[in-house]
Amino acid sequence: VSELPRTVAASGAVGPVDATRVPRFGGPATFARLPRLDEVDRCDVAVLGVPFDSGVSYRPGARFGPGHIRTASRLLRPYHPALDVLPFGDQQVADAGDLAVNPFDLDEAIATIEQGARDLVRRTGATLLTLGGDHTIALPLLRVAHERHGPVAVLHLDAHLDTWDTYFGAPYTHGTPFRRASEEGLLDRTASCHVGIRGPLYSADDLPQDADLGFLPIHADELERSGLDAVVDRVLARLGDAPVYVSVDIDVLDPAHAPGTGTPEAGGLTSRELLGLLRGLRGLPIVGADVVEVAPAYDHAELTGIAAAHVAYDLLALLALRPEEHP
Ligand SMILES: [Mn+2]
Repeated sequence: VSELPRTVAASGAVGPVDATRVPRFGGPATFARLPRLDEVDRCDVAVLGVPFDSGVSYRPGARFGPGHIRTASRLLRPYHPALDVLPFGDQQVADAGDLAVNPFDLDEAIATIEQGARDLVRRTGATLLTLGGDHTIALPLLRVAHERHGPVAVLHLDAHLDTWDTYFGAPYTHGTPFRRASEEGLLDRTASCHVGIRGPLYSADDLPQDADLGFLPIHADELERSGLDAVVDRVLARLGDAPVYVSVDIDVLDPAHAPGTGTPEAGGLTSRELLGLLRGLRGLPIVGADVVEVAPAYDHAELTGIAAAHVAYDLLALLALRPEEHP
């Protein structure tokens, strides 16, 4: 690392490789060209890859998501003007690499993700920003967040509820993590919500069941009807002051903005709406986040990768702006 010119913040946090001296299209393949975890002596936020997609119900390929998001993150710059923050300034952010997850055994994979995330948190004290991978990975990540913070308010940005019961009798899939999380008591059932829900459901019972599991659904068309500010207000009112886990399924975006995903649905958010929504969350006690379901084989011109990289960057900005102490 000493051979690469890096920005170093006043706090001592080691930042990205200096893009004015090493071109962005070269150099390390870490997220935002940040240092690797083994190159820093402290870590406040770890960017963790989980290349795993054995839980998908339709198009596979999200196992290649972490690498694609990292590649598309090369153009990120150190200052976030909309939030007036340096995401790599006071907090040390580092790339923790990828977990080695068994693609042939779903139960073992979930156990590996849980143990890997737990070990990383215990070893470093870092908050995790995880790059998936399919949405199955949210369940073990929520288990680890719950161990540290108790029941968390989940802000779930997705086209789909992901609170279905089983597929082909299987309880652990990318369409079921939030039902399992609710059953396991990981969620604050008074403060969790979905944003971006749309598309056909299996039955008229899906939404009442989802409500029983502790979620408020905010449908995609509410952004059009009520506007972004009103949706932000509803989200903030729902989350209250609970510790928040933000889970972003990139299919919350319209396929025009994120074609590279496994279960696309028409009528989704623009990337500007999604980033605007995230920017409304300034100051929340965010305790973990993920960006999942990026499947580069269906992407075009890095549209989805760029959107996901910017979402991850905005999440890092929000983590930089969270209160000092949180539960
Ligand atoms: Mn999902």
